[in-house]
Amino acid sequence: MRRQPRSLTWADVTPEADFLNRRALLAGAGALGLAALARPLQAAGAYSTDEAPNSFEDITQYNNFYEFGWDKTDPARYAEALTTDPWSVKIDGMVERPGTYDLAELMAGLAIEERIYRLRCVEAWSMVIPWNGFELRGLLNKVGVQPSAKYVAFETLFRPEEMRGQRTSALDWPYREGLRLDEAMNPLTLIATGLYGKTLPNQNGAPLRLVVPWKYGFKSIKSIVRITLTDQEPPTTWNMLLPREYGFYANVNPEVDHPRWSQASERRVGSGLFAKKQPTLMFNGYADEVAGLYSGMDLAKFY
Ligand SMILES: Nc1nc2c(c(=O)[nH]1)N[C@H]1C(S)=C(S)[C@@H](COP(=O)(O)O)O[C@H]1N2
Ligand SMILES: [Mo]
Repeated sequence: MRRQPRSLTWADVTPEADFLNRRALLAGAGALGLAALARPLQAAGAYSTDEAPNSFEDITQYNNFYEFGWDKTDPARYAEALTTDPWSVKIDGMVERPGTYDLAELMAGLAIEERIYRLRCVEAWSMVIPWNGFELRGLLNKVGVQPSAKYVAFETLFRPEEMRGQRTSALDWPYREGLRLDEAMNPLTLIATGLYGKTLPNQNGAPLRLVVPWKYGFKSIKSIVRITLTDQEPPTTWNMLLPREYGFYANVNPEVDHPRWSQASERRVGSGLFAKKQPTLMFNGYADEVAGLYSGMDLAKFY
């Protein structure tokens, strides 16, 4: 939690300035003048929001990553202990080219893009995060999904020597998540490898982390070591723990409250202690892209 209403410091400004500078160059705008900083942010692509991103500090100091503890500041404090090189991902199940791929092999040929997405945690806070990453569908097409596959399951690393939270049985480790195959193949679904143009910080799920911007943040599983194609809905961590509170779908929905709090509005992290909550949007504002995936489904039942 921020201790005081927001005031801009150099620590806040510098990463954003780097980021704007790089974007200006990418857009062919040439050298950055102060005028460029004063202009409102332009959407980086069809899928990006033009809302102002949170500061690098907000995004990397206020986290949920229970492998490193329960407090929002634990990941920033303890995730440094995680070794992310070498890293490999086991891809198995209903797939043409199963195997254990090292990071370079896995990423070969996949285009890294910038996507500025809203992140809405089920706890009713939100951020805007400029991710770098590749579309999950690119990876799935590369390894070849068999026609029988209907779901994709993901697992986080289990390495209690480096992940101090795993030395307690707070959650049933490893952290697990899953998507329906059509959700996984949606162009919005990203595997993030960086943010603000920098290598993904450990506390944000280095080196590979799922981002599903129309779903509550807990679906966006961090530090992935296994991806399994399956024809069964896979078990997922929060759903196993508290099935009445956390569903498999976990689509952001202001009309379906959590049993213990409203989901109609959210607190934008960094907006200051006295800022008003803002309304939560259906599918976190991505309805045009994803509502069709759920046509005919009762979203109060399949929450
Ligand atoms: N492995 C793992 N992935 C995880 C979590 C976790 O505890 N462990 N927390 C989730 C939750 S609840 C949220 S809101 C987001 C937070 O991502 P951020 O810390 O990068 O903002 O990560 C998700 N991914
Ligand atoms: Mo969350």
